[in-house]
Amino acid sequence: MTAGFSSEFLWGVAFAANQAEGAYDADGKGLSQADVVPFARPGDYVELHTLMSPTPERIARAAATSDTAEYPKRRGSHFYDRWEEDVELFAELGVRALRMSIAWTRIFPNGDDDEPNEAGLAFYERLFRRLQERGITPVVTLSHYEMPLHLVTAYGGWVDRRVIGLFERYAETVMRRYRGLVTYWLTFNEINTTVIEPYTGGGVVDDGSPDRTQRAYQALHHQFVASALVTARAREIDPAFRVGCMLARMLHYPATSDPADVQQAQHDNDMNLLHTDVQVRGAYPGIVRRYWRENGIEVAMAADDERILAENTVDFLSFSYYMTLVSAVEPEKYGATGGNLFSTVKNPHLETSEWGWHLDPIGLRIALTDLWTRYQVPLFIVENGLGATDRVEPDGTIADEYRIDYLRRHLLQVREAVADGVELLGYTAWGGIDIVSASTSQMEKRYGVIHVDLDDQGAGTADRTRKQSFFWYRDLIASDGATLDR
Ligand code: BGP
Repeated sequence: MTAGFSSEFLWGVAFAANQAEGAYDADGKGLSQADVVPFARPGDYVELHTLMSPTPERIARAAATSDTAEYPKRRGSHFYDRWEEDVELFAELGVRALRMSIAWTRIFPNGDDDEPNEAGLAFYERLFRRLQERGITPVVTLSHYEMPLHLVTAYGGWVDRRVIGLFERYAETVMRRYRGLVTYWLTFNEINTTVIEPYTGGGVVDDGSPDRTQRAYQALHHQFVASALVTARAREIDPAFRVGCMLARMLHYPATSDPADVQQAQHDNDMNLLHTDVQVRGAYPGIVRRYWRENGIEVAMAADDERILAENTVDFLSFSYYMTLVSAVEPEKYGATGGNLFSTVKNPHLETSEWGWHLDPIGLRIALTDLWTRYQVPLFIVENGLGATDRVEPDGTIADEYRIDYLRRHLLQVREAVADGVELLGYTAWGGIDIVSASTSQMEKRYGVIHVDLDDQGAGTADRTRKQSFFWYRDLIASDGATLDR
């Protein structure tokens, strides 16, 4: 039997404030960019991008209403109100880590407020103290698609260099406040989203102007600088802090063995890994500088920026993995299917989820091996899971064998990579409890091992129910992964 997981391995669950907490305007919290994204039905990805990137007019209309029905992320799955119950469920599950984000707008409601919001600081302090009491290590994301809406509308999002200082101040405020309670910090969730989906990743509104990619790369640069400055600040505040970057690993395969397709896949992979090149190695790779040259993109950098990036690289590399993609020089020759944040060429060798995402456990082993070989820093899988429609049986049980199958098959591949020598800090399954999905704002796209009785319109009791996968994951953690073979 393949060597297992160490007893120090950080098994856990993960979610984001804007998808779980709800209470979007409670206790002084300000409107975030997520609070104006409307409910989206699965379907054509053009529609999805449109919905995920509201126009200035739609933002203004949404900001003027207190309606929650149309904006599911305003209600999430009630974690803010039911956090004590949920922490007890996580403790029963036996998780050793909870990856979660702090909502920037609970701390600085508008982002540029003179003083932090004490009610917000106190909420997360209560939560972190309880996690410490229950032996659960928090892994805290500072920015998870939930920046203050005011910074989007009044500053233009991350395109404005002043946002670097505002983010630094927010990060320093929470790092100092939670010193002794939090050790693991992630700066930007899936930082590669900023160029794929500039509104979601960088608060860059789609106002129809042609320079959106230029603005997206400028926003991304400011985020890289902010991440590096926060990494430096973290080391000053507490040398025990461990700071990680976070990438949505978009692993691409070539459509055929034609070298042109293989080169296309290498290019697509390197354009994904440029983000970890910057944050782990400390410099932009040539491939993106060439892309800028050939597309007329000029990223404005201050004199010290490249030194800041070079001198403040991260301690570990965290990433999300859901599926793999396919690269082809002539994609129109093949069918298309869905994917995390964008669609891809259909892989004839892989099944897909209900939302069209390729199901590829071996891909996770490939991703781990690639990242370890390329960077030789500790890795951390902070998102992996299956979004699926679950059925509640008449007796109240939820027999989500398909989710157990997905998690088992992916974790068997993780174990193979660990046996090959990959240094992996932990694995936090996405969701934990059912939450509002990021791309489509659906509750019915369920990821949790704990069911939440809410539907897409927010109707229901919000009561929590352990799914069959809860018991499977509990036993897996308790056995340090040994039950994978059963
Ligand atoms: C990642 C996000 C998460 C999560 C996940 C699943 O991009 O970091 O927030 O939501 O994708 O995507 P979705 O919720 O759209 O199914």
